Amino acid sequence: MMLRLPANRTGRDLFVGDVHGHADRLYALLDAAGFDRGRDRLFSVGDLVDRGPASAELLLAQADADWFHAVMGNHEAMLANGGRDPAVRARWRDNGGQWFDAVDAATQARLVERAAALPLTIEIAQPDADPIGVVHADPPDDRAWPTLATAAFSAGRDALPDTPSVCGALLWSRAGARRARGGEVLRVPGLSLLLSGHTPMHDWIWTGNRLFLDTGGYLDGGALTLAEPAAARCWQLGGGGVIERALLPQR
Ligand SMILES: [Mn+2]
Repeated sequence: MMLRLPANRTGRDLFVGDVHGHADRLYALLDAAGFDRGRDRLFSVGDLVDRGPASAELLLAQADADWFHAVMGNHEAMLANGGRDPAVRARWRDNGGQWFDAVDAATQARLVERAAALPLTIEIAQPDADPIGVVHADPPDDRAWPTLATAAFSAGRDALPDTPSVCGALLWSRAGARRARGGEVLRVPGLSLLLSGHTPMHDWIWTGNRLFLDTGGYLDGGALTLAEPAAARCWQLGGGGVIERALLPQR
């Protein structure tokens, strides 16, 4: 499913990398950026849950906030499986999903429902340019962006890596990040910019019309990045507190 949104004509659009349960860090970044919940919009590149202390709170807050949009990450894909498949549950536990066992059954059911309802892609119309896209990992090489609107997620098939489906690329691929790190200029036709996460990087990379935002906010020595491409700036929260930096295409 693709969530299509109109341009924001009253406020700003900001994008955050993989938050992984660190709600306090996200809110600190929003405060530093002067985020206005009445006018501005926040877009997550997925992986709101797992590893940090506030996975359930963060996913439920996102689902209840009209200013907060998110695509599904592979961690939400594992959550959407709800433990139905033992292979998924085992993999999920090994990758930060232990917290789910301590949540009451009613909340577990709500979380599974919310995770499964997340869109695979988001497309944001722009007033005088091609739309901006958001995806967790990579768009498949052999599919044009608009055709991804019909991509469907299966909590059985797609909640494990290397699935040969479209979701295998959208949720799990690291090919684009590898190519970006290797110095390639990447272009997705039909979009002015595509933001994604999933593969932790030493710093964000903006190459061609792709912006990779996972700067390892949950890792020692990493940082969480909040980006405002339209204003060419970003905010990062690492070990030394919040810093504001320029955000421009590197190649
Ligand atoms: Mn991921």
